[in-house]
Amino acid sequence: MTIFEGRFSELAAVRIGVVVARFNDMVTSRLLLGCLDCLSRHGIDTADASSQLDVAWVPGCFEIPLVAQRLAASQRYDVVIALGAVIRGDTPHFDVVVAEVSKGVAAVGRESGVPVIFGVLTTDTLQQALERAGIKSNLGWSYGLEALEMASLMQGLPG
Ligand code: INI
Repeated sequence: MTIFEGRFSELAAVRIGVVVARFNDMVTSRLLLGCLDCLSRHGIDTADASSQLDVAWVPGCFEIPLVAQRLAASQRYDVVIALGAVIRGDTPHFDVVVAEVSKGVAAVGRESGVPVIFGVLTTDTLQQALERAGIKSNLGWSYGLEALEMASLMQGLPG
């Protein structure tokens, strides 16, 4: 029997692309900070001149799948992390954006073979989003960890 699982070491060769939405920037910029903190503390070079990590900003979550697809297709990255925040308002717009970004991100991962981490908060209020972006915990950190696990796992899987 072989057990396949991701590791959190020997990550020197891992290349990571991050797509982050500017909409609700107060939340998403904190998710990005948490994510970068996790990655750098696991040995990923997150400096501006790094060739191990790139960050692409998009206007909102609706645009995430397109840019994630471009990054995944570039064959430059072992994993892509999508960061965003969709906060419920008084209109059905929330549901449209959530449906597009969630289905879009899943499709990019399946079709490209490059794992795409779904780091998109979907909350009823700004307070709930901020609580998950640093006021209580920072889920950006978890998304970074999941990216490392998936990059490592995919490298170890057959095929
Ligand atoms: N984009 C978000 O990332 N979060 C939201 O909560 C949001 N809401 O609620 O409207 C949002 N809308 C913008 C959308 O993602 C696109 O950028 C825009 O429609 C242009 O295509």
